[in-house]
Amino acid sequence: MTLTLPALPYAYESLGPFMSRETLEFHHDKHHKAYVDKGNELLVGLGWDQLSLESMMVKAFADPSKAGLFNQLGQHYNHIHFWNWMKGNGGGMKMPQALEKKITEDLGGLDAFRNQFIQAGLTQFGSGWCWLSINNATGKLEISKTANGENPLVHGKTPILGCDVWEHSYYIDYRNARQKYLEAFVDNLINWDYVAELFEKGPVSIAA
Ligand code: MN3
Repeated sequence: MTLTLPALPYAYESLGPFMSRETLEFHHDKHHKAYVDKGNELLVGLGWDQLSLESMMVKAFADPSKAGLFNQLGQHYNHIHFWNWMKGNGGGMKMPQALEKKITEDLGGLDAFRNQFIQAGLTQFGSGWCWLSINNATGKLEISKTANGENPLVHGKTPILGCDVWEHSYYIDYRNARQKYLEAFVDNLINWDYVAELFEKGPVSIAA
């Protein structure tokens, strides 16, 4: 399939003061668009027109000669969800009950989730992402981190929440203070309704 840049699901100023219009203009209009444009260039001639984004991603991940394409596809997938994982007046620990129960069971409580998620983002060396995913094999929720454009989907997990810790995601608003950005993401930006929607759908397995 051809990649297309989705519109942001909210106005550019709606995540303020935790994520500015300027950050969203650069991050969505320039960085995400660049992944779409470069990805489309690299897809020309592969004959992958009938494949879903997820299938193309898994297929590219399995082929070391397609590492460049993989990072564009992975970043496209990650950002499509990232915009939806945030909303104005979001964050905090008010979430649908079934999700709260599962996080408490598998991760040891909401505070433990908050600490582990922030720590994963903080300790991702260089560019990457931190995640809350369903492990498809065990059914349990897990915290993890990945480098560059990688994501849990290519490791047999179903991501239900992720935070972009590339510097382009926070440098305008937080300079080098990645921890402050991660805290603001968890406390003020997470769209728990979207997280719960992915949780309710359950594990997604993608064949290459
Ligand atoms: Mn990004």
